[in-house]
This record gives sequence, structure tokens and C-alpha cells, in this order.
Amino acid sequence: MPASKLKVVVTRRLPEPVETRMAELFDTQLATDDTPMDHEALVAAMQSCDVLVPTVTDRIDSRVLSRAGERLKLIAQFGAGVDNVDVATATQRGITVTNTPGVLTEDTADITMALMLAVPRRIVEGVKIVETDGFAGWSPTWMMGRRLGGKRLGIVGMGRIGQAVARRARAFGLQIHYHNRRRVSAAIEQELEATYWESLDQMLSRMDIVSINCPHTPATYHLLSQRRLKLMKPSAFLVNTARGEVIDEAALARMLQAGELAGAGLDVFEHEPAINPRLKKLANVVLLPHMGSATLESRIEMGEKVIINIKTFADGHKPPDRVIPAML
Ligand code: 8YV
Repeated sequence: MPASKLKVVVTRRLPEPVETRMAELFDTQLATDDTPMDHEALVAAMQSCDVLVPTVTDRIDSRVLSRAGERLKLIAQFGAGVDNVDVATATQRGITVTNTPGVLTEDTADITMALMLAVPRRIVEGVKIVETDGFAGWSPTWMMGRRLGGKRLGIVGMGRIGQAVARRARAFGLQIHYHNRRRVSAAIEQELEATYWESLDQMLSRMDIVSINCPHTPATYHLLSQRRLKLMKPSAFLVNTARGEVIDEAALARMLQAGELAGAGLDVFEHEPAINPRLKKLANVVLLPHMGSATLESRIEMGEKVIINIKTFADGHKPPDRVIPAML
């Protein structure tokens, strides 16, 4: 089918240049407001289009997929993570799923470093003190945090984003350790001076900072369970810019409150947009509203990837960013 005839439904507002280009290329139905579609609206969209462009806020599970129309052939996710899509069921039904990897790597790594600095150096606490006129003058023993340099950083998930975090962290003097499903190449380990831990448990118990950079899959759900969180040193910090579901958020909140962990920086949450209320009350916790890829540059490049995936598909080729269930 020529691309211009392809009916594409976009579930959320996208940056203006992306929407304009999509409207030029395809028979595109853009979102009119920026609220996530409810279940019925999503089903209606999936019954009327050839291509759906969802985001992390659309839950495309087997129930929704079972009601998709015959013409739906491509789900071109605007985002790198695809844990909101039941990729196995989609594939079984002959629907191709694509994502937008690579273009948000550096921005997500930047936000990870921002949290890694913000928590041990108490940056948000400091900002609040100034804003509430609490700064009465410098003191040698006041607002002391913990130094990053020389500490051990344990990266859980050494894909693109994990490696980008490692590169930045090295410049801050951190020693790089990692756990990953597969050991990365010797060349990358050398470049990053990274130590591989086959055992996540052993790594966790020895790290000063742990950064979560793996996708959320059935295998990584609650990877940082209460048992594993308890392996961490009470002086350690935890940063998560991947997916909330990778950590048992309730257990983490309890431990932070009890002083069993030194602090946490979280950009993602288990029941997003809901956040465990305990976390919001803690001074040693910095919370961000899922901003990892929130730069104009990333969001436009994500849109460009979506367009390339749709266009290649329309031209009868395999889209470059196909998600294969076996890869998950
Ligand atoms: C995206 C993300 O903005 O790409 C991802 O996986 O987590 C975010 O940074 C979001 O998923 C958009 O769908």
C-alpha cells in the first residue's frame, strides 16, 4: 500500500515537526489533546488503522490486541521500552512491533547522572533550603553529602544506556561494575574499565551506588526484590531511570524510611503516574516525573525513527527497529 494511504493513529501529542511530517506522509490521525486514550478509545483506534503509534502510557495487552482490527499490521512505539506492549501476542497475530532505540540514550544517561549527583550531594534539599529562606550562612559541618569520586557504581543492564552512564560516571571518578544478561565485549569492558559480575547478588552487596538501566521484561520484574535490596550496603544509593517495575517500590520505600539505604533517585515508578506516598516525604530521595528522554532533540529524533519504521514497512521492507519477542 502506498504510504500516503496508510491510516496511522497517534495516541498522544508529539512534537510539532513530527506531527507535521507524519501528516504529510501518511493518512494520519493525530491526537487532539494530550491525555492517554482509555481502553475503549484504544480499541477503536486499533480497529480503524493500519499503524498505531502508541507510547508508554498505552497498555496494549492481549485483551486489547484480541479486539484489534484485521488491518492493523504495525505498532510503531514512540519510545525505546516496549513493556506496555504484549509483543509476543502482537507477533502471533501478524502485527509487527517497532521501537525507537539509540536516539534517547545520551539524554537518559544525563538524567541518570543528574540523579546520581543530586542524591548523595543533597542538591534538591539545598535548593529547598534556599527557597524557604533557610540559608543562614556557611557552616563547616552543614549539608554534608557523600563524595562520588572513588566509589563503586554497579550498573544493572549494560546496554546502550548503561554504557553511556558508565562513560559519564568514569569522568566523575567512579569505578564501573556491571551485571548484564550477557557479558559485553572485551573491548567495551576495557574502554570502560568495567568489572563484570555474573552474580547480581554479589555485586549489589559491594556497591556504593546502583543504577538500574535494564528494560522491564518478565525476567526483570522486581529484579531488585526486597531480598536483593537488603543485600545493599546501608550507605548505598539507588538510581532508577529504566522502569519502576524493576524495583519492589514498596520495599524500597520502607527501607529508605527505616534508614536501611542511604538514598534513592527515581525517574520511573512501579505504578506510574502514582508514586508511593512514603517516597515523597523523604529528604534523601529525589523524584522526577519520567523525564529521561524529555529533550526536544530526543523527542524529535524518536519521532523520526517512528516515521522511518512506518515508511520502511509501507515500502514492503522490514523496519529497522523491529522488536523480536525472543530478544526480550
Ligand atoms: C519515553 C522511555 O519517553 O523510551 C522509553 O522507553 O522510557 C521514555 O523516555 C517513553 O517511553 C515514551 O513512550
